[in-house]
Amino acid sequence: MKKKFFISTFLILTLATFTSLMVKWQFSPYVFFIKDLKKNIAAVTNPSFINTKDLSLNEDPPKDHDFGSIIKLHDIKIVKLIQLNNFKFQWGRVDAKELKRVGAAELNGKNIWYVNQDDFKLTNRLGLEDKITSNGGIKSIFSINNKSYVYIAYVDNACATARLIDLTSMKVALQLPCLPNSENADLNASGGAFLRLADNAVLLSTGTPTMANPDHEINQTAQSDKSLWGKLLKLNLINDKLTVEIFSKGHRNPQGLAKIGENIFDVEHGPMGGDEINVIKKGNNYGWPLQSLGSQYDLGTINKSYTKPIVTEPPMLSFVPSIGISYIDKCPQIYNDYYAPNECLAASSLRGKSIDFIVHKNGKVLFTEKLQFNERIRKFFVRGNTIVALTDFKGVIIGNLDKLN
Ligand SMILES: [Ca+2]
Repeated sequence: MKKKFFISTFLILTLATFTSLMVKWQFSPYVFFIKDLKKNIAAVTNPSFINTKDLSLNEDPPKDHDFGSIIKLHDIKIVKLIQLNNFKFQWGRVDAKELKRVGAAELNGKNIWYVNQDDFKLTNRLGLEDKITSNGGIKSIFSINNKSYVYIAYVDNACATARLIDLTSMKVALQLPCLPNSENADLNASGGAFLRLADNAVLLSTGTPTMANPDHEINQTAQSDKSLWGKLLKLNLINDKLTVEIFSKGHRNPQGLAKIGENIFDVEHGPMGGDEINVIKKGNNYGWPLQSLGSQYDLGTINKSYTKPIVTEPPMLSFVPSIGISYIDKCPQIYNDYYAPNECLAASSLRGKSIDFIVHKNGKVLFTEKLQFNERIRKFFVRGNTIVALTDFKGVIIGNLDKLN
């Protein structure tokens, strides 16, 4: 009798374990994918400290913002190692409990300055603290001619929109129009990527902030030459006057912009699938919402042609499914040098929890290699052979890339 009880208990437990595994597999094969990749992260025994000498060579002078927070990057221990084909990335982590979804960050030597998207002190000073809904908030902070500007997305009554505020005078420098049918706005997709072109000129990305289908009016703004949404905007500051021109159009939600070598690249979120890395040229149309390699969230097909109904620019690389591409910078110097004369860029991801090195030549991607982490990476900085990455809610990853031998 007792034996029978044990056998049936054992069978029930085995069946329950098997079922829960099957459920997990069926609904989230991605969990297992990540788990397998975790094997590439090895724990380091006898930890030494991360070499931060490349950070002290940083050319940007520290900014005297009286808001935001500082994370110190001194004396961080190497605890993990990721092995690539010819390189190893040895890294550690600084836990930062206050770090949420970062809206702006700067690496100043061995300190990271950052401000969260929903930072109360700043949104309160801007008079928008009760209007940061629908995933709005501080999307970027940058300077033109040493004047600091904040790009902030917010909802005021029935109007979902964004504005640029001069942080010295606190005056509105640029007001975007209300999004059409604002009730469908998702201000996560307000862009906020920026790139300094000259002392008095910056590129700033807006986006088409909605999860709705391509035919929705918010998405259609990206193709309109009369709308500032869905664009890369060139901001010029001349004699204290800010002027705006449309640099390129057809962008869904660019989150990162960088000039690497001779080219400007952006990384932008696609719909369901179809995140993109684009080579940016003035006057180009990058296709959204006429074209995407992704699909609608209801699985509806989106046109794949680059010539019909009008000519649009294909991405250099698209990610299907989407990795939640979040930021872009150059590759570590040692990696770049190893693969020269080919070129290299690094792109981070939220959903993919990675930093990918993308080696390309003449607009053609040759191969990619992946630093796979376990955290969503929102922004990162490459200085020399050191990478510093800000994660959502967890802290900062910092490490050095070295040759394997
Ligand atoms: Ca596109």
